[in-house]
Amino acid sequence: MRLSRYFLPVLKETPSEAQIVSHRLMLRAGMIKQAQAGIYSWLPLGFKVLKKIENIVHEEQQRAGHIPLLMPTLQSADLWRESGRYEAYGEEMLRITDRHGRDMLYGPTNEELITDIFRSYVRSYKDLPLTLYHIQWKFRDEIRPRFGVMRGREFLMKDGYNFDLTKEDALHAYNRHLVSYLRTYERMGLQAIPMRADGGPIGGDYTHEFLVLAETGESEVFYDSEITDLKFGTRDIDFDSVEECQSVLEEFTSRYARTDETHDEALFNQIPEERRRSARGIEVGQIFYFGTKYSEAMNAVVQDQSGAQVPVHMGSHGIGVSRLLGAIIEASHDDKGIIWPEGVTPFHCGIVNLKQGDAEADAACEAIYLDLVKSGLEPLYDDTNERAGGKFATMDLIGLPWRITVGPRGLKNGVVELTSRRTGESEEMPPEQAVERIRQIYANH
Ligand code: P5A
Repeated sequence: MRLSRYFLPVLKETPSEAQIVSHRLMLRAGMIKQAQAGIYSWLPLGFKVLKKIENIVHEEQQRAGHIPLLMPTLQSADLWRESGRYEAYGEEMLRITDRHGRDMLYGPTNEELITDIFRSYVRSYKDLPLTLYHIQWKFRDEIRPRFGVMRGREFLMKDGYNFDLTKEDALHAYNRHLVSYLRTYERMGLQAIPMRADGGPIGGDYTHEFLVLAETGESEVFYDSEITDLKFGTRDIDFDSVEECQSVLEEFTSRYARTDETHDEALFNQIPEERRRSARGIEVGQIFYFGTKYSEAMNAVVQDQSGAQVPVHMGSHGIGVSRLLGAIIEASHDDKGIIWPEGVTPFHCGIVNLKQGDAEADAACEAIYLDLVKSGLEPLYDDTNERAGGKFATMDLIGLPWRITVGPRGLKNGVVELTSRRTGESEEMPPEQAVERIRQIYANH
């Protein structure tokens, strides 16, 4: 993309309404624009990162054997009356009446709708196990939407639902989700720690939240510091293997880690004092096992091996896709702006032309640009007439992890400059070598 043809409305001023750094930087980098309280338009740069995050989530869900589909945002109130949640959900639910006077709602979650799909088609234990998921907008009429995309009213969620014959099978589905979430967050450059939590309006008492530690997080958490040394890394997991998934779950959940809802002071105090931590965290996901809560209420039954009709065991599993943008920025920025991890960066590399209009500099930038594009990468080429300082400030603000700087002086010696956004370190090298380095960096992403 050439910046002169892009739509990147960066702000010079710090918007006064934004209280936390991720919200400020998303507004300043021209990623989002507030449409109403807690409702945002995704401008091109923000939309690009959102799509990258969605893609990682899709890839990791499908790696774990989960099947994508798409359900609507608007749901019928009648389904929620069946489960008993229509009244219970309270004021967070946005209720709508259509022209025929029928009660509808903008879905805050989809347990009822997916259970209705399931019971319409599945009759036998032979069709299980089954896990379906989608990535779709949700609406929760939060009383105090704030911190930008962190606590929106309209937000994007990946929500998945498992259907299993037995509790044991459903717990494997739970473990499989936990493992796939660890992989998912690490690919985004995040450490998200699974912590015992509370079922809330979704239900069930077996649930973990995934938390990214950050001062601006809305959840209060308590944990054993040893847990922060755990990495999922590049291990290869057989998601069908009960033992493998169980052992990862045990590794990542055997140490004390709880949100304030389930915190147990006496248990916590059994950890050696120097390892006890209380901190704040951003909840980027939550997994639930709730057994037959919905299947019994909505008559989602299958025939088991003996011919009996039994309600299926279920769980649901959510990732806060739009919230993740905020969480990643909270975890990765400096005073100049965002620092995107390679896995989610909107463009792979910036190209800054120090002297637009200089025939040699223009030609060198074009060549680098086309080379990168040919390699399947997306560079952002600042081909505007802005002065060098302004170009650098914009690149730093929008946080592309790598920048190639091209100017007449360097070109006289046959070199351009390759700069890391994270370390600020620059190296001079011939243009072809800079392109090759960028290629190598992204070979694994
Ligand atoms: C699990 C999937 C559920 O709704 N039903 C379907 C279950 N879980 S949850 O924990 O309530 O939400 C899942 C994740 O969505 C994100 N989230 C939000 N993101 C932005 N703004 C909000 N107002 C908001 N509410 C929830 C969180 O990341 C949460 O973990």
